[in-house]
Amino acid sequence: MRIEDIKAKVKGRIGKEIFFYETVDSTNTIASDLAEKTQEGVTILADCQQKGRGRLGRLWLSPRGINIYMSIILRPDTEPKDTTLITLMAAVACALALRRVTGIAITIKWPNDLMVSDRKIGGILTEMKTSRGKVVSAVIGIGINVNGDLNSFPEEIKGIATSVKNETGKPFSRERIIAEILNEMNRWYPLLKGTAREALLSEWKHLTSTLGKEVMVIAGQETFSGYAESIDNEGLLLLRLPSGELKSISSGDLTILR
Ligand code: BT5
Repeated sequence: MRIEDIKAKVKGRIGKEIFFYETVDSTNTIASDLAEKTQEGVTILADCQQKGRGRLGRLWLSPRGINIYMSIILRPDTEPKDTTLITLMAAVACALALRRVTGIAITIKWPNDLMVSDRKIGGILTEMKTSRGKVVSAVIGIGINVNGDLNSFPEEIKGIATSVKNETGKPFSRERIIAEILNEMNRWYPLLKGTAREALLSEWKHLTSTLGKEVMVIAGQETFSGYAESIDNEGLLLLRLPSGELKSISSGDLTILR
């Protein structure tokens, strides 16, 4: 990975400083350990993860040399309940960057999936540290499948995942995609606050494939089915249940039914 190529393209605080590792357990772990000792915007990149993680302790498959594994340290002046919103912001940045560089019609599946039709091309994992009800730091972890061939994917994700190369038939520069994501982050991160949030939410609505569909959401021990009507100001999903009740859900695993 050519870090200088990325740095040369990035304008703004996020991604100004980048630490690159050949092999890590998880870039989110490194970022989380560094979070309080360093300034906002520091970015961790790795060529391979041995314990890449998804939400709820799930595994993120992270083979060497072909994909993007990155974590960004932020110190947002928001509430702990805004974790979902930060994930939505990162998804907007990634979707726009990937669309621009690769031309693929990437969509966002609430809350944290980057999709091409019904296949997952990337995922986001936001982890927060809080103290006395305030956010101390946030780490946004981003995994994107770039140059892997579908037939080289492990069996467990072959049927549900895809990569940039699989969609376009050609390899892409990871450095270019990363630089574009960091630039988009620099553009959207300031919009988390105040009335500017409207513009962020409206861009998310433009990029999502979730709204206006019948969906099923597994949230903890509970499962809800209904019509995905909208998201609220905090990024929570507003689900219209068959009873007519409007249920707001902060996170979960969502399946589009029709
Ligand atoms: C996610 O979790 O989608 C969040 C993924 C975040 C990964 C990044 S990589 C850099 C940073 N460091 C980390 O350790 N993590 C972050 P979730 O929504 O829970 O989805 C996990 C599920 O996606 C798994 O259970 C698999 O079904 C599937 N999966 C695993 N690896 C995949 C891959 N490479 N591509 C597509 N799907 C995958």
